[in-house]
Amino acid sequence: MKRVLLTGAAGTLGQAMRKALAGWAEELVLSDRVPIETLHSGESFVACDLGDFDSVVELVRGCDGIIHLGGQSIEGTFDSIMNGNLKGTYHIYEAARQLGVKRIFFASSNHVVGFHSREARLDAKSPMRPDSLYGVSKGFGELMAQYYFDKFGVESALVRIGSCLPKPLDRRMLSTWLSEGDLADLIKKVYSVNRLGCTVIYGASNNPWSWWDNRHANFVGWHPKDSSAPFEEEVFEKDAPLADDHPALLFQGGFFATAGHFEDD
Ligand code: NAI
Ligand code: 15L
Repeated sequence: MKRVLLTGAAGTLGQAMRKALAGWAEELVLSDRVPIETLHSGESFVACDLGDFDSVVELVRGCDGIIHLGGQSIEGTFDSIMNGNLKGTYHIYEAARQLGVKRIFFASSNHVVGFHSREARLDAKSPMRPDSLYGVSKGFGELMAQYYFDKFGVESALVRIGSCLPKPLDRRMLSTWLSEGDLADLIKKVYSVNRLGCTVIYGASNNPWSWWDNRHANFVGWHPKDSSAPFEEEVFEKDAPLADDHPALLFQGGFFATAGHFEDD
């Protein structure tokens, strides 16, 4: 890869991927609406609000890949979600089309399917059942990607990330955890496969309690190496179990599914 754009570079995953992808591309163009002061070799920074189309076009110009992590990453008001996730994702795809960028890694979320029962085993063909306005916005992003693939041939990995952090913190994350190393490997695979199409991939490590099946994305050749299993004891000690009849236990999205509607607060 020559010049790859990383949106949301000041965020949790953006910072982790900066480190994990160091040296992978000739230039990693970091972008966020929050400034990044310290740059390392091979990095540049462009401040940009994803809600501003003209700025996004200038940001994307000259890039040959986009890792799109930027936007609202939890539930919020409709306005906060609209700017970063609805307008922002449209702007990224439209700029990619205008400038001929062929492939996008889109950070979708497990909350696109968060209202599925924990008894269900999901694959790429399972229907979306978003558990929040945030989840709805990620579903919108996935549909945007599908449209730009079908009409214009812009390829995407729609990665429904589970819970990506250094280690699983609660019982639910024993199912949903994605290690930062496995995420970085997935990004590299997405950019090395000959044909990607528009492919849904569940972003979880090799967890024994996983709810998700990536068989429709086997051709990508991603084999997550990490597992939540070694953290089981630690998580069980630290995270008290919810009562058996707690509604958050019913749904894959956990508390996203049972939280009240943000606009009512
Ligand atoms: P984060 O909230 O730490 O980072 C998001 C970044 O996007 C922030 O630095 C923020 O300043 C930037 N941003 C927000 N709105 C923007 C706008 N309008 N213009 C420009 N920049 C804007 O989130 P995190 O955890 O790093 O997640 C990265 C992506 O992965 C997000 O899209 C999130 O929805 C998705 N994801 C993350 C998961 C996780 O476990 N961390 C799980 C599922 C999905
Ligand atoms: C997400 O989509 C969020 O961005 C992240 O903050 C976590 O809450 C994660 O899902 C999760 O489900 O654990």
